Amino acid sequence: MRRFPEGFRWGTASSAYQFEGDNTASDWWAWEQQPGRIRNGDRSGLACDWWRAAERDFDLMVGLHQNACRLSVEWGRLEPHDGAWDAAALARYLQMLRALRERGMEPLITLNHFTLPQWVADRGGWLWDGLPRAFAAFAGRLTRAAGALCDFWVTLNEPVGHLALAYLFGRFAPGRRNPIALARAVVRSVRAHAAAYRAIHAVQPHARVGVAAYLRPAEPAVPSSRLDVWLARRLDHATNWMYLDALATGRLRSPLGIQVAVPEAAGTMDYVGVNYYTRSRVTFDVRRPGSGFVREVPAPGVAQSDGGYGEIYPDGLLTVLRAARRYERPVYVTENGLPDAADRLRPAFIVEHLRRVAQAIAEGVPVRGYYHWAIVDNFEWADGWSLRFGLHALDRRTQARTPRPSAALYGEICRRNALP
Ligand code: IFM
Repeated sequence: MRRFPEGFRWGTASSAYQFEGDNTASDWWAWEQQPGRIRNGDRSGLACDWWRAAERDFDLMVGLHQNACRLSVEWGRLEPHDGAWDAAALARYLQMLRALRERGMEPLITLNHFTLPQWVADRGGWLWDGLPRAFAAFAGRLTRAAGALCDFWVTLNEPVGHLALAYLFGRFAPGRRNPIALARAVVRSVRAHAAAYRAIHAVQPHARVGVAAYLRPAEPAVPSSRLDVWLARRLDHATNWMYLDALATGRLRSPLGIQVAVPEAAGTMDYVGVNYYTRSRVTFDVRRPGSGFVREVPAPGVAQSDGGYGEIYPDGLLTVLRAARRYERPVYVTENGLPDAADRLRPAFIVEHLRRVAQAIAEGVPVRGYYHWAIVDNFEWADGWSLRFGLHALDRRTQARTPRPSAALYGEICRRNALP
């Protein structure tokens, strides 16, 4: 048995848009209705019905002995129009937070998990220069309202990956394919995080605030190729460290070396949030200028999760946890999981990734918690309902949940605070 430190946080992670259902005031709602945006023409619809009955899944979490839960709030629901708050929506969120506390779980609230209120999107979304101010006002107001129930916050989920999908690869709303727009959006996002960080701390000085960064080690497909090595380094910097470095230093350094000063961001990271799923093995491909000349080359013979989501590569988690030590902050694995409808690979996936977490802790990395993605199948953005990440299978028609074998395994690990 490998024990985790006393007080280690065991949770599952979720997001409002993917779980609540009927988020009609958010930009993704209109986006989903456009033909061709979502695989198989799927819609989020009622999602996992959390807006009416999140407590059903909170009970499942208790059954798994979780002591923590990561969830997000939908900005568009709370503030459907500029400056106008919806009192009933706020009351529902407070009810959900109380429900978690009553069940012995510490909430970790994400303020932005990809979606924007439609009114923000209409003004330019992540390119709107008023976004940092509006987001900070939202963050401050929510902290005043919910601060008695929560002091642990993620401002932005996976800012770099999300903005790349939205402004470079055109797969997420608003579907742009423009590197300059991406660069501007990343700067805006760092400013938005910094403004929200300060707004939360102004209300709640003891708050713990950070981002949940999608960390995906990039390795050269051909280690002897200088071009592949160069490309992997650039990609590793852009995907993984550029943004977090900016929150540490106040300087945003692009992969090609251009530097933008964002002094208000310096020192705005109380912990490092790590979302880890897989790695990238890359080769330089001259035919792919639109993707930064990157072509992913899966390692031969390695297990893949459903739908080409990626290679199963637990060592990558150890790599990024070791690297995160550079920020000298507590570290949380804020997401980790895989799409695996048959639960063929998930049990070993959980154990192997948690082994790497235990190893990192043994090496002195201050990892304080782990949130598995996810308690139940949910709406996987452009992939719709085709990818099944749940410890429980969801029947969307009846909303019935069926535990997959890995649910009991994860529950046992949480209960023992140890790996079998
Ligand atoms: O479902 C997503 C989540 O919204 C962000 N992190 C990755 C998950 C799985 O793809």
